Amino acid sequence: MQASHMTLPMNLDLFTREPEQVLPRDGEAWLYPNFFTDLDLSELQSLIHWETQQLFMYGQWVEPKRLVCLYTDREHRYNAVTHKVLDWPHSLLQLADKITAIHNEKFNAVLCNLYRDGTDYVGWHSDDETNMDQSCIASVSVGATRSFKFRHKATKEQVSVELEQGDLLLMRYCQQHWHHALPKRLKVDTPRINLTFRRII
Ligand SMILES: O=C(O)CCC(=O)C(=O)O
Repeated sequence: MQASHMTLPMNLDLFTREPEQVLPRDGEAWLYPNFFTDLDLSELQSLIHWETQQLFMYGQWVEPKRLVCLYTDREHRYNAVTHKVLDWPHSLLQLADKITAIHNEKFNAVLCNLYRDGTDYVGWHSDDETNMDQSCIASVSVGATRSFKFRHKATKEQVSVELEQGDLLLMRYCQQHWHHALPKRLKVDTPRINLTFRRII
């Protein structure tokens, strides 16, 4: 990694609590606690057009245990499914603008995930599609607190982060080296929404 990737994000005066770098090496993941102070889970839950995802894995179609929606400025093909252009709700554009204000990264897609309770989850993967800019993915959490795990692809070392309401996790240059997952947490009986802002290329 080049030294320039390791510098702190800009415009630190725009938020109140210091961001923390949670990865020890091979990329960065900056946690900005409570970055968004006014997110409303119920509003987002009814605003977003949730659907069951269909993934083609190991020779068969499977339905992951969570609901999703991809708002995208350009058609995007992922895992044998073509996602058509879908206009973003204004409030999601505003969130993207606030992230861009601290980081200068521009996003043209947001993948929304709804975990209805602690039995919904996402397994180990990395966001390393070739038609996605992997240099910066911005992840926003709303609702129930859940553990988010990183696992190094070579050493299998793990890092766990508790993601709470309003937290922003900026993942930079880490997809190549780290998998991540949001495991089940059976004691959680309330929903969590995750919004991951991305740039499709
Ligand atoms: O819900 C999360 O925090 C993780 C979502 C995720 O891994 C993804 O959308 O690729």
